[in-house]
Amino acid sequence: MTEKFSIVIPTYNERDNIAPLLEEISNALGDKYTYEVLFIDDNSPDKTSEVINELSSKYPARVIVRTEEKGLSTAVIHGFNNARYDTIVVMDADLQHPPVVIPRLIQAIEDGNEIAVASRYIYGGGCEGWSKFRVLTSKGATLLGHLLLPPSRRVNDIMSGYFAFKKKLLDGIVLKPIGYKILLEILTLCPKAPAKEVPFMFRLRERGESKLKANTYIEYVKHIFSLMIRTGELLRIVKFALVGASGVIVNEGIRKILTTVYGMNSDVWAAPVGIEVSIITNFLLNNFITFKDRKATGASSLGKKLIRYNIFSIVGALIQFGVYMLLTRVAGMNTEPWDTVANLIGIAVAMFWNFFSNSWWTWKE
Ligand SMILES: Nc1nc2c(ncn2[C@@H]2O[C@H](COP(=O)(O)OP(=O)(O)OP(=O)(O)O)[C@@H](O)[C@H]2O)c(=O)[nH]1
Ligand SMILES: [Mg+2]
Repeated sequence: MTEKFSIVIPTYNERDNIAPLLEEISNALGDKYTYEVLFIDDNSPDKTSEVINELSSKYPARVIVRTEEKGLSTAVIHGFNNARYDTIVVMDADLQHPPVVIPRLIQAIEDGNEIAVASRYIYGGGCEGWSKFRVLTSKGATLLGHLLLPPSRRVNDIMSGYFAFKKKLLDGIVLKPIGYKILLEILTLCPKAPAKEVPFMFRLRERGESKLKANTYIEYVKHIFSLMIRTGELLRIVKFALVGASGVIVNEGIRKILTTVYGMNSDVWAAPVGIEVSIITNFLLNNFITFKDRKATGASSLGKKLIRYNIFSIVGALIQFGVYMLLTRVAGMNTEPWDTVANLIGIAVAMFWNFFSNSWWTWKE
């Protein structure tokens, strides 16, 4: 079955881009598809909406002009709520998103995916004319999202503004994007929806002005934080820290019992046994509480995860020791109370290492 779809395009002062954009969309889609182009314009002073209205007799295009509200992400959501069809394509008006990619996005949806992303970061994709610095910051921001929001890991280009999805995904979901990144919001709040990427080349803007603001990256970090709270990812880190604290008690308790009750030599036997037992209790608690949504149940998968967890814990201990040595020997934090501070910093760094390495590898989706 051929999908019918609504192409939602937010606009602010894009009048010179509308005609070439509609022309390119029409050329890319021909008469093979049933679609509408729905522009959401924030009452642009350059009268973008007039141009759209003039062209609506030639193309299947219409515009909703908002006067009460402003902003890219609420404009896009307004488009979702007013779209005529069940499949939605989101793209920019400035021709940075080449319309020839739309059929490939629709194909991915017809193949059974519920989200299809036009991606700069898979083979065949890229960014025209971007400086090394801009590529690096964009990739760094992507890595941050992947690290902190596990459901986003199924897509490489989580910050893409060019994507398609099934509108029914949003049933019962409230979108609250801070900043621009609506795709990230959908990927994270619909973690089970199958997603596919198709490559595209992000073009340079030829006409009109960019609305990208300097605080985009700060907004992005705030957005990630808000999603971490809403999806329980922040709570997961707290649980991991509490499990770690319980491990300290197990560790010391075992060491004490083995030395005082069984008379074991603390240095050679009791301490390592205490460490290993606490690694195992930590592992089990994390498997059944912290990562219960991604837990291992069968013996072999439990065993594999335990081995990984063990390795990361040992690396974590080395990191803790390394940080402690660095701070006390090199940074001069070797007198009280700074030696305690140095050790606490070492523990905190190791905890983050343990959390992220295990979240990424041991309890990968
Ligand atoms: N309705 C509405 N649309 C907006 C608003 N801000 C930006 N847009 C539109 O959103 C799309 C993306 O904005 P751009 O300024 O191109 O942002 P960008 O592509 O991230 O940045 P550049 O790479 O510099 O172009 C364009 O179609 C803009 O017209 C807004 O406040 N309201
Ligand atoms: Mg742009």
